[in-house]
Amino acid sequence: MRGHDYEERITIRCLACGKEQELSPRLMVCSYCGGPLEIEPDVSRISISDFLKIRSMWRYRPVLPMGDFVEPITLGEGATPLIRLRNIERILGIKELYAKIEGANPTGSFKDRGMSLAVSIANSYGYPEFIVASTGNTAASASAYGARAGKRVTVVLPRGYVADGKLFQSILHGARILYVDGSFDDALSKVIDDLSRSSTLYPLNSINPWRLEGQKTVAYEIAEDLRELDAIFLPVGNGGNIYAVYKGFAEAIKMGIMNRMPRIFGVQAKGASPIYTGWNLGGRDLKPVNRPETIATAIRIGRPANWLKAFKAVRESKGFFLSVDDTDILASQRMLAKLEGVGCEPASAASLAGLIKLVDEGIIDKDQRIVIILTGHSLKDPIAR
Ligand code: AN7
Repeated sequence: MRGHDYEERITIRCLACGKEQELSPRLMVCSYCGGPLEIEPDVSRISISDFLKIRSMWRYRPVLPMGDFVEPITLGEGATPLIRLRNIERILGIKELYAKIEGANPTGSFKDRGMSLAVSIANSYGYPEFIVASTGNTAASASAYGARAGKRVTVVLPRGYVADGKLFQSILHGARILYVDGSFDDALSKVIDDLSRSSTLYPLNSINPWRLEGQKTVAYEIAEDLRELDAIFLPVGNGGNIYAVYKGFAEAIKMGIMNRMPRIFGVQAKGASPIYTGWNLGGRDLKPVNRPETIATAIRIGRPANWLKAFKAVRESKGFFLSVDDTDILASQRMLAKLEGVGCEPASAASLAGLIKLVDEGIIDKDQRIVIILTGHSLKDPIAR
């Protein structure tokens, strides 16, 4: 295989059984037990001065698990704004509150970070065709990056539950669209089925650990901007992003860019909260939801593939999961829009709804520096309101 030097710098290990695996870009789950895989680039030999002077997530190329032969398929993803929310700070009585605006990514969501990396790697290994199940944003991102790489992209979507802006993007970028009746979970089952019948099809779902390596760069950016923070809130659907954020912070701490791990709070929508419920039932398993329902269609997921990783992120960072009502999600979306001029889609506003809930219940110390991640742009879903 190409890129031998790079294979020596990274290991792939199963998060469930701990067994090390042979490096392959199409290996998505543990070959022994089927558990989620974790990629570990050796960051101990890298310092902040090694980072590139590039204004995109590719600044962090030295900590991305890839050989020099990989050519970036990039649209300038990452390097998103971190902005202070002084008006909401005042109302909630919080000392310092920031929003990380992931909607400022090229296709309007955080998915672009992981997509850029995974598509770059798959492209360099010559896979001709990509497939992905999605609630919408992953499909939009895969469609754009796939188009840029000249690949055929198939997106599998839950019929009637993808926000208009996201659907438009997949159509615009020329993806082949397949619908399933049901939820994202049914779409993912179809993808896994199709994968078993083809060896050239490359999956871009968040069971793809390479995508999470791209998504971890959001944590590097926050670490470089703030050096330390007390708590971070983000919406949780499949549970991939919360792990990517945790992993990025853990590496940034190892490298000395960051002083300590913030508490990580994962927010789910009440009608689609298998991770939150499983966590509260002892944190050993998820509690699947057969018919997930929420206005935040991005996180309308009943059997999240990355639950084990999500649990680890929250456990290791001493945070927890919470769930919020759709009405609180929409109220938070309006609050950001009207008080701060910040537009985001409903799923993203779950971050703020979660924070407000902990403030109302007196659970969180207000004398803190807190970040909420706003995962997607307001124009993604112009109907939900
Ligand atoms: C705006 O696009 O799962 O917990 O298929 O679009 O990593 O799943 C989207 C997820 C949060 C949850 N916010 O992240 C998909 C998809 C927005 C999202 C999430 C999603 P994960």
